Amino acid sequence: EIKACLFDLDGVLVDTAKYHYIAWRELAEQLGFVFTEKDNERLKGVSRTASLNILLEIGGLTLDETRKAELAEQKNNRYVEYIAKMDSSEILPGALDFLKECRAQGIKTALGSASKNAMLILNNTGLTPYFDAIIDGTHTSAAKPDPEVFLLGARATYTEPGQCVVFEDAEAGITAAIRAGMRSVGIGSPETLGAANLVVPSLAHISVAALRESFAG
Ligand code: B16
Ligand code: MG
Repeated sequence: EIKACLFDLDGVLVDTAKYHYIAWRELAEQLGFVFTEKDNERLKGVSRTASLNILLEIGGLTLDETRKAELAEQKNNRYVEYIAKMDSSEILPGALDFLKECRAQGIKTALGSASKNAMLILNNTGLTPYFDAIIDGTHTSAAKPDPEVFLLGARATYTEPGQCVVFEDAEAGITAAIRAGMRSVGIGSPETLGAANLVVPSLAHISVAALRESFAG
């Protein structure tokens, strides 16, 4: 039985990856190298600090921790300028209807995001009221593929991992769901998300009824 749906934020409910990309690309430019959209794929679902380490590796740079902290802050300030302007038009297709359907059918909803900016994004897009629990990068100590973020989501919704379904666009997120003992729906392509129980292009391609049917038994 499905009692809770746990949602990743970036790539599942909103497309904030484009703003992360612009902000990281600007930083790379300033540091003197090119950061491509393909490079950016490696940062999806990854924490801010880990993202910076990947970026520096791409640029072939080694910097001390103080400098890295400065650069991470600089990137974040730029990113926040973009997300501060977001509104409900940036909610991805099907996301709002799916959240509403969950609530109408008595299924608990929780956010399970690596972002420390999740509250700003949820508030600006008007999504906050659709969640029973919000677990983000400010609550976790270990990043995906560690299952912590989703286990906290199960606890906050008073459900067992076996009763939860995770919606994720990143491979690390699907791995985290599996490690948490939860079922998962990959949002994106089966090429990268093949480990999920089910893969759909977006939340517009799945309903709660269809989910119950494929996860019956
Ligand atoms: P912040 P998710 C992740 O969000 C993004 O996919 C990833 O690119 C980003 O580095 C991470 O959040 C941290 O975000 O810098 O705002 O704390 O997919 O887990 O919702
Ligand atoms: Mg994501």
